[in-house]
Amino acid sequence: MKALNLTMVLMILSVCSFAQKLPVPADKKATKETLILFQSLYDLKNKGIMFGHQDDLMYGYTWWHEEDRSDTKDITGDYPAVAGFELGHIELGVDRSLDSVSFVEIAEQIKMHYKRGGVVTLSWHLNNPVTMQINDSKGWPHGTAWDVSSKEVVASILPGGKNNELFNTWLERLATFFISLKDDKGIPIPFIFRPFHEHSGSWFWWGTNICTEQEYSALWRYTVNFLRDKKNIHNILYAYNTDRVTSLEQYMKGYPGDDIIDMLSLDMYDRGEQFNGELDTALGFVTKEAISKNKLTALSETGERRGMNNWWTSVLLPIVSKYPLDYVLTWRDAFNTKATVSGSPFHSYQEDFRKFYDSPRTLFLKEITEANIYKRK
Ligand code: BMA
Repeated sequence: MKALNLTMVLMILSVCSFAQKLPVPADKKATKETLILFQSLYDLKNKGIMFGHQDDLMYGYTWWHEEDRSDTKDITGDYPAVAGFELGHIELGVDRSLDSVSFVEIAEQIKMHYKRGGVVTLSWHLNNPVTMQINDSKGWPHGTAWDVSSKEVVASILPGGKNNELFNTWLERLATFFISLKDDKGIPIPFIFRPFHEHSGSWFWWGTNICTEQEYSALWRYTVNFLRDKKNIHNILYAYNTDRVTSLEQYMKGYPGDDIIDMLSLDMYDRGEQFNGELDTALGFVTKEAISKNKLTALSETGERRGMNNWWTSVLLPIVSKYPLDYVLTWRDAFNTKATVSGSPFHSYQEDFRKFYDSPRTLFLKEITEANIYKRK
């Protein structure tokens, strides 16, 4: 009888501990703040979808680096929950990004957004390390992330390749920037990093037809091992990303592994009526896979490109609302250009964007601050 009781107690204990087992980041040494962020986001995706905007805090259509300014806030009175920043050209050791934004100012805004309680995500349109060394008079995209003229690039920067040392220098510079991202108490700020994005397309030198699946996966693993294991950086959540895909098999081509990745994300812009069905299908299999792997998920770039004045509430919201997504992010409102790069009709369709903001399904900064995702006292 005594033995039976003990067995039962042990069984109950093991059931309880199983029920309490929360998902954890891929990095076993993730900092406390990174672990808390990961678990909060894991939970939050069942409650609502955060809105994110690229470069929202750096500039807008009509302004450039103004204190506390944000296009999202201009229209809704609130900041986006997720602030995106771009690191292209950090690898070159220069002061400004490929979009002419100062890296010092990016670091300041990252700290500010974290202090306010928001989520930070970083993208990296890094140059082409092979062709940028070739001096010639060809115009854009020569030497940029969009230069797909050589299929040797990924292999050449991996160990054994002739540009491996150069790539290490680039990763060192990236690491130095990451290490500088600390809060007022000197604690590393956790963030989502989404390099080598839109792999299913072939417009970047790491794209699907430009390197092999094995090379792509090795590029990811090498980068994460460098930052995490060599540089001891443990405040990063890594986002795997593709552009439009029609099957899970296509989505997972080149996936570097569950021990590397924290988030399964997708980029899809609206290029016509078929978008609705395509997005619906893709989010279906991506979010399902994320759940089965205990990972986060996001529609990490999207935007309207067919001139609809009610796109936010008639297309985006009904589709994304069906899925447990962490966030949807629209791309940048490039300064002083007539055309929107983001495809996010902030300015033309403000009324509809306000309705999107008002929806109980969407979360902006105030709502996630209330949700206390960093568990601040
Ligand atoms: C792209 C465009 C480019 C920009 C790049 C990095 O999609 O917006 O103009 O340089 O993102 O922000």
